[in-house]
Amino acid sequence: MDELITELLKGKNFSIMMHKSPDPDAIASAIVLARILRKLGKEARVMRTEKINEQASLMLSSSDEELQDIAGGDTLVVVDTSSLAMIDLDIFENFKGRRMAIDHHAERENYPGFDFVYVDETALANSLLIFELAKKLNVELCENSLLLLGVGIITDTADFVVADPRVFFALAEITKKVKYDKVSEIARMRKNLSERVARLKAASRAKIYIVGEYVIATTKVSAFEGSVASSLLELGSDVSFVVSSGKQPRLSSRASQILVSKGLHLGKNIMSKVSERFECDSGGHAGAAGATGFKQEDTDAVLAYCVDLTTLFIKGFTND
Ligand SMILES: [Mn+2]
Repeated sequence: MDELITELLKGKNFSIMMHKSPDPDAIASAIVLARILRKLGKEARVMRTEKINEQASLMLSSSDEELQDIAGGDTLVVVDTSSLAMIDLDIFENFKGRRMAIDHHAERENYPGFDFVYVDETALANSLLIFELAKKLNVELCENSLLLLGVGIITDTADFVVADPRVFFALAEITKKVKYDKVSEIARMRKNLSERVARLKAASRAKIYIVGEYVIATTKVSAFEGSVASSLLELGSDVSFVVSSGKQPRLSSRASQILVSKGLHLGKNIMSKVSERFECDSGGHAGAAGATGFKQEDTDAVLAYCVDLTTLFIKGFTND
């Protein structure tokens, strides 16, 4: 963190990028980082990105932050993104200045093209890193910043399915200034109709594999693969793999806490192997990970490979 602060302070004028289809953690991280930098006397803008859903737009409108189309300044900071496939590469590659990343995804040997990378894989939300950065810098966060970070933390921990003292400490501090109801209301807002229908349809089409006392579920959707993968866990599977079809298919996966506690790391054990075999991009955490860039015709093979790898993993510890 000290090194991150030294590197940040070298910049005067910042552009901050979040990934496409930004989740609350990415939105919160980008906006609050911009505000912290401004409080330090720097200039900072948050870059526009594609596919902002209702929850993300609600957070944005509550913040009054105007997203910008043109990157400028001397420093580009990418937040909450483990894969370059997730960001606007034009902006990234054409940026003339230093490129930094602040992230909490699995550490990869190289974040290609970055001059400085701050990765804390133990942080359960990127918002925690931004919260801790503000604390370390003695920058007081406004109510809206605390609200946004709280939403980022609740959603990235999947409603505290995974949590640790850092999570609860941050939320304790946040809810001293912002009513928990307000944070909870945005974090758990009703999903839009198409997302709810996608979840239900995907569940009705899911393939189910039972390995010992564990359940693996796979399915295909046209969108909302991450949300669908989570919903399959809520319905009772221990691991889910969901591919969204289309010219650029995306794979999203989720694993239950019990398998994570047995050592399953979707990002490292499964997605990295998928990206090797199918020559695509991947990244993620122990309990949530994904891959993009494989060929559409490989979709069934990708799903079958995920099921095989997970089955082997489960058999590995049940035979002990
Ligand atoms: Mn995140």
